[in-house]
Amino acid sequence: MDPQRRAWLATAGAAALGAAAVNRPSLAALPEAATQGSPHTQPPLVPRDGRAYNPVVTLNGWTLPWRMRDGWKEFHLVAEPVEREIAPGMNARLWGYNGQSPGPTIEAVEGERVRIYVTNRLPEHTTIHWHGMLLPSGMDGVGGLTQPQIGAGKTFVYEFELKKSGTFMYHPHADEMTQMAMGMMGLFIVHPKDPRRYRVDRDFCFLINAYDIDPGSATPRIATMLDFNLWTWNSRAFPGIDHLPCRLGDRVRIRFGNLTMTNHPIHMHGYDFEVTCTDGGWVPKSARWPEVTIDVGVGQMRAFEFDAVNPGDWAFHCHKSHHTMNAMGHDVPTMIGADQRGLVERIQKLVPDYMVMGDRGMADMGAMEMPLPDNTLPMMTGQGPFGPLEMGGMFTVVKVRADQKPGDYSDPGWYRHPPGTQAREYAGALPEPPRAATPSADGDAGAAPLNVRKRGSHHG
Ligand SMILES: [Cu+2]
Repeated sequence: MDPQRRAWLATAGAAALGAAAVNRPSLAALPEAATQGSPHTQPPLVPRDGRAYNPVVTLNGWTLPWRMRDGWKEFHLVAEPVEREIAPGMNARLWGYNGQSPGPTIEAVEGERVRIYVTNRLPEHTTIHWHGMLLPSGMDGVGGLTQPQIGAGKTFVYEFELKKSGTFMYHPHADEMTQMAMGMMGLFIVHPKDPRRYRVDRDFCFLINAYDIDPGSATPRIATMLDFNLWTWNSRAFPGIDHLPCRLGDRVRIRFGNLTMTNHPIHMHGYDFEVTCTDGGWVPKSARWPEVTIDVGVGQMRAFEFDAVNPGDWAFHCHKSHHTMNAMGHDVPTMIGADQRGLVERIQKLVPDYMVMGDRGMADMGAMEMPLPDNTLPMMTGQGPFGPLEMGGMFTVVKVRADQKPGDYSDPGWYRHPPGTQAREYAGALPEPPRAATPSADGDAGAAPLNVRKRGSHHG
């Protein structure tokens, strides 16, 4: 059994125990605050009480257990410093909820009344804003505007009825720049009252976040505005992001919210899909449009759906190519085509380990084993079945398999391509390719050599 599968089974057992402990009749005033130590995707938390629904699966995350009391669904969130493994080899010191960043996903059903206790174990005050929810103004969680701040060591209670189903999130509305840059956020999924409505076979969700953590350190720089160096999904970077296993023929939904400071064009290979939900609600069937890339703006949520009819390993990633990289300096010069002969020997007299990099592009980085400072990730990394993947950051794989069992989220391994369905090397003769004829002086200026200035270009 592969280690991920074993970790899966072990934590599935632990999650079931935790839920049982929470549901035990108790006179405690507060619901138990469950915590989760594993950074891996936990199996869906099937509801034992409250209204029935089809649970989501949080990528590299988990769902918060609850208890029912006098008709209220009660949750307990604890805001606290946490340690999060961004990917094997790198741990970050973040702030989050109940042992993790992002915090656990909250799941409930349209029409239910929720009571959410929030205990603050941070060194400064906080609040929680329920992004996208329709609720009384005093439950909106804006420190100073709709409530006093939740001081360090204090517990506040939020109570509201869930007016509509959809994809929402929660995050502080207190010292926001610091608290979101430190990882404080979570998903809040409200399921439809009728579980047959918007039903899918697999329902994945995650939050898009970003950190600026200097190599060798573990605490994010909170004042960074745009130039982050770790682009993450649920505070995980490739190759730390789990894969999304699907069964051939499944109807699949993937929901994501963006709590970074820039937009992310989220792209999936092998399929076209439909945008079916935003943080404003469900998109009516007549208004859905086909896409292969969905740009999600800052503070927005999107969900798309597709029928998993194409088996294979399908890349799923942000289309900003700097967001599929790990920690790197962005001020490196472009060396493509630079002739460094002679120079190297002269520099090596002063710096014996000096290496030439980037004169043939940057792909060498994917295979290079360079010494790294402690606690950082290679810029491009990850091994696939055919070699280095040369990726980092916001990248993972949707794996569609005929033999994936319903409800099984374990990793099926790499796809085995049927014979004749894979790109292959051509080993035949290569005739000289035909070239366009050199234009005359009055000819098509577009085909002129690069160093010839177009006539009249100074007028345009
Ligand atoms: Cu991006």
